[in-house]
Amino acid sequence: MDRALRKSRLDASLRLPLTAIVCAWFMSGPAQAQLLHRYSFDGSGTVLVDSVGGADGTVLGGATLGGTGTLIFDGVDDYVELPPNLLTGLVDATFEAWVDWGGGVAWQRIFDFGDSSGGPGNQGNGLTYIVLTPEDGTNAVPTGAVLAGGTTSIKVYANSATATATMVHYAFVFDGANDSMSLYVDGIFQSSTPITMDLSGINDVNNWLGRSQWSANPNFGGTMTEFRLYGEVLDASAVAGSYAAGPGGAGSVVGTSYCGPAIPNSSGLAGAITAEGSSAVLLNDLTLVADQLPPGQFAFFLSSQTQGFVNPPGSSGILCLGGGLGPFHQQSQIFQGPSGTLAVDLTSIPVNPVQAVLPGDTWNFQCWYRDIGNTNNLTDAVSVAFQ
Ligand SMILES: [Ca+2]
Ligand SMILES: [Ca+2]
Repeated sequence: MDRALRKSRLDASLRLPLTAIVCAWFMSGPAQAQLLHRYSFDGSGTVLVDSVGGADGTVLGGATLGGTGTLIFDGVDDYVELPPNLLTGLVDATFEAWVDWGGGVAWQRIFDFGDSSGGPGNQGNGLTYIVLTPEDGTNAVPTGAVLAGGTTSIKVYANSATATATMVHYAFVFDGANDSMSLYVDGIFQSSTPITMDLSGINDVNNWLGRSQWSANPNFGGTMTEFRLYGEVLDASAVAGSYAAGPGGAGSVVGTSYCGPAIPNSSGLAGAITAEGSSAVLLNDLTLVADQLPPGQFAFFLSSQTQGFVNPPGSSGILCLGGGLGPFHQQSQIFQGPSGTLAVDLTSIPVNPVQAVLPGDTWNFQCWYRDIGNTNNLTDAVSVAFQ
């Protein structure tokens, strides 16, 4: 083959994947970068893992993570200490939390980032801070407050009191670029207020969940399921989408099963697929789980934006996907039965060309596997509507 022809074939073979990769990065890169810290309260013990930013917190006051994906605060002395300076360099921020409040005295804190007259690690009189309380002592509604200069805090209020003993989603948005802050409850806009302060005015050495800078305020009583800090403004549709997607975290089942039960395999069981994590695209947190497969037989997952229902030639099963299939069949992605998992990279779905999942997309997933006697089969399928 002459050099020019070889080069043109090489170029052609490179062009498509490279373009796809660049597109995938371009579409998803900025959104991924804006979630700075994510605390899902998974695991056990007293280390609160930040699965995005590595800024792990410490659970104090005798509380411990119980492996259930939530943390119970006793309302007496329990709280979480996050690392200092999480606000450094931020102009805009969105604080998001899923919280089940147990009620009690006002001015409890969902979070409170700042400093106090007591110095690092201690309460006292609050000096600078940004906080979210499930109930302020004046209006008895959830309130976000900022004091980052001057002597009087600026507050933004919810429209109605917090329901206790039920999980509530909060998004407190600090739009420093446009001098405005807003509060959302369960995905619904409550109110906004002008601000004259900047996040740079907060000396965030005491970054606490469940504890106030002010020693007069009680600690939070209730449970927290998820807390996130974004370095940007989430707009109304992004907040609504995040609320709809839910808190996610390990073991959270997402998506809708269809096309099942599958045709049983040689083990006598019908292979099954589930999706776990979150349908929020910006979290990039989706794990596929397949089980009830024949032991020792290899398997991999498939993806498509189209559903189907066809018995492929030579297969014992039903292919529940249509259109262009995206097989996750790189060496590291292939596994052996009876079960397996795959953490899907939502920025790079292996259809042709490679595609990034976008909010509003629906993707379908299924697992293909070999079976004994040189046959093959498929699980049922799961459909995930991404937010
Ligand atoms: Ca305690
Ligand atoms: Ca959780």
